[in-house]
Amino acid sequence: MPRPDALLARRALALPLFALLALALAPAARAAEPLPPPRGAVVLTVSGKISVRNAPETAVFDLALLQSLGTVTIRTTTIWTTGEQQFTGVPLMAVLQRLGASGHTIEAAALNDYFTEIPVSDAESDPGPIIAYAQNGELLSVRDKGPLWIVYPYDADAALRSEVIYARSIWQLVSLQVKD
Ligand SMILES: Nc1nc2c(c(=O)[nH]1)N[C@H]1C(S)=C(S)[C@@H](COP(=O)(O)O)O[C@H]1N2
Ligand SMILES: [Mo]
Repeated sequence: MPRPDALLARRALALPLFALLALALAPAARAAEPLPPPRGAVVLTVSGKISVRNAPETAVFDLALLQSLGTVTIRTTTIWTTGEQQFTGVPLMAVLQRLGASGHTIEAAALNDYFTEIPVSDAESDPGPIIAYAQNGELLSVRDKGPLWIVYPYDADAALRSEVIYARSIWQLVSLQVKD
């Protein structure tokens, strides 16, 4: 029989070891998790270099499925609006991570055939861009840059208040293609 203090020490060691193991396994387990099919209207289609799909060639999201990836709210002014705005959406990075994206560039396309390239490194920065679906608590309508709008935290960094970043701030977003 080990002495009680030895048992305690062993238990004290076992807990952090278990936590470490869980941390090490969690990201891989999450990325491999199958993506359920959307039940409602598809608002976003992701294609290209992704390893998780719920349709033959793509990952398609309705709003609820997109929200299930985890939502955040950012406050910022924009060149298109007046006064500080509150945008709610899903971090671009959360979508890339959930789908096991492996490229370096994202080609984002809008309803009106506008498209723009977003480096994956933008998504990795903190705070990074979000795929916004609501502004000041109300869902974005197609008339008002919806249903999805890539919004950067412009107020957080002067480098984000640039024409390059504005051009990446695509509204009426419908698809993302992950490329090399
Ligand atoms: N859907 C969509 N998003 C878009 C654009 C567009 O034409 N369509 N123009 C982009 C460019 S190039 C810039 S600089 C800004 C321009 O916004 P503005 O036309 O309101 O000045 O939005 C970006 N997002
Ligand atoms: Mo632009």
